[in-house]
Amino acid sequence: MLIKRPDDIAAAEITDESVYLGRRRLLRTLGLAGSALLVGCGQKQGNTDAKAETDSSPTLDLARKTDYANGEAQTSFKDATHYNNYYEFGTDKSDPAQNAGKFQPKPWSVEIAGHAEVTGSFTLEDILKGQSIEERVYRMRCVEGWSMVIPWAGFSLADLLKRFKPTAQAKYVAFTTVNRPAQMPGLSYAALDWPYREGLRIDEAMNPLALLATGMYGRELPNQNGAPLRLVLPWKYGFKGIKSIVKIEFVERQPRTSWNDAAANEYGFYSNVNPDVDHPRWSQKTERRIGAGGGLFAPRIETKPFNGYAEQVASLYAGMDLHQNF
Ligand SMILES: Nc1nc2c(c(=O)[nH]1)N[C@H]1C(S)=C(S)[C@@H](COP(=O)(O)O)O[C@H]1N2
Ligand SMILES: [Mo]
Repeated sequence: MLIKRPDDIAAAEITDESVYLGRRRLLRTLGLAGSALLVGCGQKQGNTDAKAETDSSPTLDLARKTDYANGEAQTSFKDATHYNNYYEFGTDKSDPAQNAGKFQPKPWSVEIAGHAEVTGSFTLEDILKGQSIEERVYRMRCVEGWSMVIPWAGFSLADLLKRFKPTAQAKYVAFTTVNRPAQMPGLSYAALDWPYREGLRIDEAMNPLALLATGMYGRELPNQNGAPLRLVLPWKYGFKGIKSIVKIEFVERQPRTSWNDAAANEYGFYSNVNPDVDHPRWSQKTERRIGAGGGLFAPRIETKPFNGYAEQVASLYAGMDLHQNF
């Protein structure tokens, strides 16, 4: 994001995507959407990509399904898993799907630290114990100006955090992504100060919309979407949704976060979706829905305050100047 311009003017990205979509459409028309031909065309094909092609990752038992996107059309599984930001696997939108095949999301454990009565290292199985996994269809808005509608599977972050009994000193929650250079080729480039870090005020973290996702489209998360555990915060810009979380720490002061460290004037700590606060290099008033008819020439749609979730979250920011606290 730092090194790129928004999607409506980034020529390199536009070429990438239109070429990609064009080829997919052609292959579909020819009935040749198999992976063998893509390999034949010189396209690198990782394990995860193959997994996405066959849509064969384990399915999840979903306790219930709730549409938080007003019946808006869901983004295709293909687009949601092949147009990603996950800089640990490369900075192009197509890099994560191509480069995340070697990543091993199991076994997994998460360290719980800081101001809480219960801390320590917990396996993914410990973390998931007793949680019923539900589907929530959320609108997602990237700070770069594109958006998707994704059926996530997971449970409220609050349900997990409460189990550790945070103390009164726990004013914020800090999250850290795994740091595995051998499995994450993007870590050899200083695109960001690794490992990726994010944070929330504790009341934001406890808001029922904040989701810890373990899956999408009824299946376990693909590596490129943050397996095995990632945050989903539909009222905030996408970069707050930290992937492949290995540490959750209850802290007293506002934690440092990767994009804010990289460019504090461009990426604020709060980063609530806000059409009235422009990014210094582009407007945030509109967005382009990935995969919507018309491709790159689809009309841009208006971005809503808090990405349309004001009713659920605006009270968290009552009395705050959202131009100052962007
Ligand atoms: N660890 C990590 N988490 C990350 C990122 C990243 O580069 N590294 N990119 C963020 C950005 S900018 C966006 S828009 C979303 C994209 O999530 P998706 O690929 O599942 O749609 O992930 C966020 N989480
Ligand atoms: Mo993003």
